[in-house]
Amino acid sequence: MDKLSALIFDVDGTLADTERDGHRVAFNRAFEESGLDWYWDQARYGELLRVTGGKERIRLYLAEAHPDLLRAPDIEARIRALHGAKTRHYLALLEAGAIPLRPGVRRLLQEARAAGLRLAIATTTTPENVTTLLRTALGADGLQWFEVIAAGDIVSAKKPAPDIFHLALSELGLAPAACLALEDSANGLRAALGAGLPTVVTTNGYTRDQDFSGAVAVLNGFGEPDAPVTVQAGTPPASGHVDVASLKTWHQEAQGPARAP
Ligand code: XBP
Ligand code: MG
Repeated sequence: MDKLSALIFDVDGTLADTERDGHRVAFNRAFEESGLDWYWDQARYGELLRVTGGKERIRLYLAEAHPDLLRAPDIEARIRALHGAKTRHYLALLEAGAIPLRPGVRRLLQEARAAGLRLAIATTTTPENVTTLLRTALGADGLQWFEVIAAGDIVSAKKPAPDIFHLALSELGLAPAACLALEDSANGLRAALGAGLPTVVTTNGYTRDQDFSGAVAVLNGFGEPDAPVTVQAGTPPASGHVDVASLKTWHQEAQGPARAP
């Protein structure tokens, strides 16, 4: 039975509810700034979220709405430029404090550190989005809380491919059985399970109806002592909210019954 040594967190939708009022708004501001009449409303963006990665999402949109543009010889450069503008707008939203951490995230991170658990990040988003979120939400030393930040284009295959979790495990020097992944989406769950990681899912507005088969627990968030979580699957946390004790319980459950010596 492996002891729980590290937590590997997804970012978008898990640490903060970044998609509807963050990334989506940044994409639309970049389109407008570029003189494009493209607009992703909440519903359309929810459909486009089936693809991870902002550049990949723009490409999916073009395939659906402007397939002719995909044949332009400079389309990859135009997508990269558009995504760069989007990232600039997203970072401005973060710096303005427009995207707070989800309830319970700061508390759980502090509890995990106090319990000696190592922290890592495995995300599809752009690395600068991660460092800016951590700095603006946790303060100047927020970045130091995480031993590993595996993000964005550092791997060629993004979620649901397991590559970003493999990278995080390799940099931690840990086996999957010594860790627990925290995710928010079916793509993220598939990526974590693909890397052999037991996974706890905290859903949000865009992901609550997705298929989370294989997760060790599915909840509507991390909760707080005065704001208990709703459990969709798995053993409810004894305290009513996600804490180190409940993470350790789920981690043990994921390993199955203790094997006879
Ligand atoms: C979510 C994603 C990212 C963001 C947009 O990442 O798929 O692509 O939607 O960020 P995760 P970029 O849930 O793995 O944190 O535009 O920088 O890709
Ligand atoms: Mg996510």
